[in-house]
Amino acid sequence: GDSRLDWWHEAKFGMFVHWGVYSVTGGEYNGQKLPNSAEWMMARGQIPIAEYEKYAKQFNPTKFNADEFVGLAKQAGMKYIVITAKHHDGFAMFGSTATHYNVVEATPFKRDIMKELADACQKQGIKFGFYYSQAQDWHHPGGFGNSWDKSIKRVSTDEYVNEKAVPEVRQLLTEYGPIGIFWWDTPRKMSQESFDALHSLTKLQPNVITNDRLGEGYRGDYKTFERNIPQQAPAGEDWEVCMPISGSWGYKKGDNDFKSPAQLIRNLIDIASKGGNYLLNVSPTGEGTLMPESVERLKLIGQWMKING
Ligand code: FUL
Repeated sequence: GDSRLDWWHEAKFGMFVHWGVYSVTGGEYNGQKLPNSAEWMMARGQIPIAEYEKYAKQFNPTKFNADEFVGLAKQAGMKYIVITAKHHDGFAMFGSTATHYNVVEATPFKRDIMKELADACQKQGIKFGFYYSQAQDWHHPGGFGNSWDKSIKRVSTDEYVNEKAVPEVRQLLTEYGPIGIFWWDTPRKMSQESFDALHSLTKLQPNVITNDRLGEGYRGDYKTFERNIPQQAPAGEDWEVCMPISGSWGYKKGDNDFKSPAQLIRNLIDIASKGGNYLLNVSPTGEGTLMPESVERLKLIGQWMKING
């Protein structure tokens, strides 16, 4: 096998985090509940860009503490964290130098959350990784996905990739210390140049590993399963199951679909015994903390892990 994946195989259990502007309202638009996961709020509500930007101005998670957050993952027995540096809405949860539409410049919070987490992970010996939506970007006029805002003058996908995705990915892989995982999402058809540009950036960190969602033909280092555990391990492949602890990936008001602690532990055993990794997602609120249901579950899993290794 590839020795770059050694730590990841050993780790078996990681924390996935979906956190962004949508967390402010818990996925509700003008008090209206929308179908699907909260991070899809902008698309489900067909919210114009200018209007969605107002939620960024309300993003102020003053209760967030990176050390405590990483400590909780550690307590749960998780060995790595993968967080949404940029989801489909196009908002950068770091001090992006490619756009002002980022947590440092466009929110009252003004803090580089990715930097704080990177440092906390480094300090506490947890591997740190980025989720990055490379194709869908509902804020940039060349990104995939936004067909509802008719006020924007479309530009080409290459333009979007060159002026936003490429510089952001480069920044994430050069200014945030050692990155364990780069987690691409929702591949779309791009030009060969765009794929190559994004793909080659991951070589900036020779030890980074990637999932299989950059684009067709790019297998990455491991296969992603979403929400469901495969009956049988895929032959000859490394794989990971990502799954939300409740119903939605991003914090969704009224989402009481929390999996029971017993179910979560069974999932971990099921996946680990088949040779896969479990990337369990949690959803910080607009205040920057997790719901008590999540905290309780993470602690219970941690207790179980302590006893059962
Ligand atoms: C999906 C995305 O569209 C969801 O919002 C979420 O990030 C999930 C992990 O991947 O395909």
